[in-house]
Amino acid sequence: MSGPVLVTGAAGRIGTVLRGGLPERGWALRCLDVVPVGDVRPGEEHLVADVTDLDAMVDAARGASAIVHLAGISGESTWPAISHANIEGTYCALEAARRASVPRVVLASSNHATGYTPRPGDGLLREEDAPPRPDTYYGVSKVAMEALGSLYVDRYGLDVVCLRIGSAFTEPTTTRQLATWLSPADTVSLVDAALTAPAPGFSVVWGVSDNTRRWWDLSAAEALGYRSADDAEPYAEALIEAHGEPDPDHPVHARVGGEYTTAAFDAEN
Ligand code: 15L
Repeated sequence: MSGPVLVTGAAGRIGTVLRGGLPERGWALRCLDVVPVGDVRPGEEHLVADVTDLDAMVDAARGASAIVHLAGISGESTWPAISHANIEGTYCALEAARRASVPRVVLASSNHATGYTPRPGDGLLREEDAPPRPDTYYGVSKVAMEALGSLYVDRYGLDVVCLRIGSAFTEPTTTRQLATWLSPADTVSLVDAALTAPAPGFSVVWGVSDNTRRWWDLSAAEALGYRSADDAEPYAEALIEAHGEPDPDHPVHARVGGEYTTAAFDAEN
């Protein structure tokens, strides 16, 4: 590999996890965020810039071997906010890669791009069985992210890997997350695989740990080289005691996007 990996949104939740794990796997990081990263670590490069500032993004991308694009709003918000930060931001990340000749971009997509997809009656849900079916404006921005990624592969020859991330948190805190959790260690493994897979072209993969209760297929992510080391099951007993046995017919458990697909979520957001 040559040149650092430009990580946008490096000060955020997933950015912080990647800054902890990717250097051990040999990746040098150039960290970009709209706010300064609080805990600068040895060997990291740092830039403060807005991901929607295309000129700044092109400058940031020069000499990078890949971009991992995490920046943006990480949940539901207003249309003006989502369309600016998430859709314009993704355009700028991809366009900066093209202009600065960065060959590969890893995009932090989300399960909410396909949130209204029902849980399959049996078997695991494959990515190709979950076409765009967003549950929120946030989900729409992730559909746009995947569409922009596809365009930059077909038109400009970039490699673009879209990670449809489940619930990337330190540990699962709801019974839904017993199925959707992506552990911190697995977050690093998944991004490492997306950065290393030979010639992935355009690829869309689920990002979850090998949870006993998962219903998302991992074979596409494994084809990139991802090997999950974690399972949310050790948290099951305590979470079920606190929140009750999950009802598989309730929308939170019966649809990819969980609570984002419920009427209550609309009212609260
Ligand atoms: C996401 O895409 C969000 O960024 C995160 O905050 C969670 O809501 C997650 O999905 C989830 O579905 O658990």
